[in-house]
Amino acid sequence: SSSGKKQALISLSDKKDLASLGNGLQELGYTIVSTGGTASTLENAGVSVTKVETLTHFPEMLDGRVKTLHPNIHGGILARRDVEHHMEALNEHGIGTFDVVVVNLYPFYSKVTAPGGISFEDGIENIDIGGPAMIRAAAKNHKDVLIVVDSEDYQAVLEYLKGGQSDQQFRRKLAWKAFQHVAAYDSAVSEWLWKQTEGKEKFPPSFTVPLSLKSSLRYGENPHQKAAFYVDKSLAEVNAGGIATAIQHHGKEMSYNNYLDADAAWNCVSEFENPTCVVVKHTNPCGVASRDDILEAYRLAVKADPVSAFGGIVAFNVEVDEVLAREIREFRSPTDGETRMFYEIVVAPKYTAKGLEVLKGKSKTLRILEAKKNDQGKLSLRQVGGGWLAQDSDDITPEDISFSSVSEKTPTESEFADAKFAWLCVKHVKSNAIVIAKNNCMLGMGSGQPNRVESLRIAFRKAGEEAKGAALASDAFFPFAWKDAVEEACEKGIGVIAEPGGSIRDQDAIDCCKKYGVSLLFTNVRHFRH
Ligand code: 93A
Repeated sequence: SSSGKKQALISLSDKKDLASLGNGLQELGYTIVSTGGTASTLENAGVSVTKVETLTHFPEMLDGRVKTLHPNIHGGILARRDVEHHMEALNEHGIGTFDVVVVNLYPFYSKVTAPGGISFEDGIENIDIGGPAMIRAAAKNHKDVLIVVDSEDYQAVLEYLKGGQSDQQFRRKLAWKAFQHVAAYDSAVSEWLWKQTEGKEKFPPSFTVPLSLKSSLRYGENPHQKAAFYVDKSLAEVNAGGIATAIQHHGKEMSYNNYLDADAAWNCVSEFENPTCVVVKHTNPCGVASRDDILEAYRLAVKADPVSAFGGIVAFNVEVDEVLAREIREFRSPTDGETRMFYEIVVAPKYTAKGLEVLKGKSKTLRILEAKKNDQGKLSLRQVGGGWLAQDSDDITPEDISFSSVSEKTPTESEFADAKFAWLCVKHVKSNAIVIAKNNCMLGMGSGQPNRVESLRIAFRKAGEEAKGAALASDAFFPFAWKDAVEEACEKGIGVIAEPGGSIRDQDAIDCCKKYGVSLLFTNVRHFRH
């Protein structure tokens, strides 16, 4: 500064850890300059502060729209310390330099996504202008000005200021973070404005996904592929849930494939109302069971395909208590009745303290995740060469569908319930998908085959004798190969078939079901999952 004393400029909406930062800077001999609310918080914590008004000789005006937008502030941030006429200009106008700038922005995203919403005018007022200006200025001049936007960095910054302060890498990392902060902010503002043009459900959305790097992963799908994990910052801000925000209580570091599989398992199990267990292998559910008794649901889900379940991901939509944890720990593979089952991950919404302790004892590596239901991630994105595909996530449930009975035999109440259960399962299986289910339990599934008949044969092979009288769901209609598929299902004794319908060969499928006395339900909705 002009007085030779080091100056820090602090202007924060989120005042977390502000007191300790202020005290730390004061101890290091910094003069602290702040905006209104920030200054009050600091003063209350016993830190002496200079108000920005003292430097700008202007009051905070226009309801706070203009507080820090002034040459006495921005000159002190932007001046190049190594350019003589820059420093002369500061001297001439009595402007002091800033060595540290700490800013976070008006909480725009959480304000506009708050339950109950917020008026258009309030949205506009929550667009921060002065804050980003200071952040960008300081980040541009990071060589001489430390820019801090994240309270997680306060401690490291204080340490850095105590030390030599010459590490440019540290400064560049902070500047990188600063521009990320502003970019994510501006994309949230622009997305919100886009929605204001035609209403909330506007599609396609205008977006730049505000991604922030969560962690580097050891490798990708295979060990020779580099990989990293990013979280959607805007969703994290409103704590939207989903696998990205899950808490890991125990176990080996999550891998790329772990995230994919855990996501599939969590999304699937989250859809069920009753206590449910889902076992996933390679992103496909290979066991699903709902029971009032979650222990029984767990056993059934594993038994559906014990070979696939080995090394799989087990997901629950209810709390894991001690009794369930013991069962998970001790349960022996139905294949040989001897080997204890091995899993990569257990994911659940909650654990009792004892349940967690018992589960931790299963193995050192078992990843134990506590996840929240994701109720805001409505957009699904996939990359193709040179571009991205965006779509609404598939959130239709059997409750949204009217199953119309099209063959002579109307299904019994339990057959209808089985069909609904199979339908909810098939939605989570990769196409071509066939699921056979009975009594709230998946008995067999076929997935990912380029030929629907082949998926059907696989599903029947897994279901075995139990397929008799069960429900079969197909994620899309039976095309020309109806004779193979529908007739095969009827011959094997299936009780009810649920499929979208809409094939030009629908009548053949109906006739076939009539001939065998099988119920056929058309959903008019399909669930491709490529
Ligand atoms: O309304 S603004 O865009 N105009 C400004 O000049 C300005 N200067 C700082 N918003 C401005 N700020 C923001 O005020 C900061 O980004 C920070 O989020 C907030 C801190 O205000 P207070 O210290 O009064 O709580």
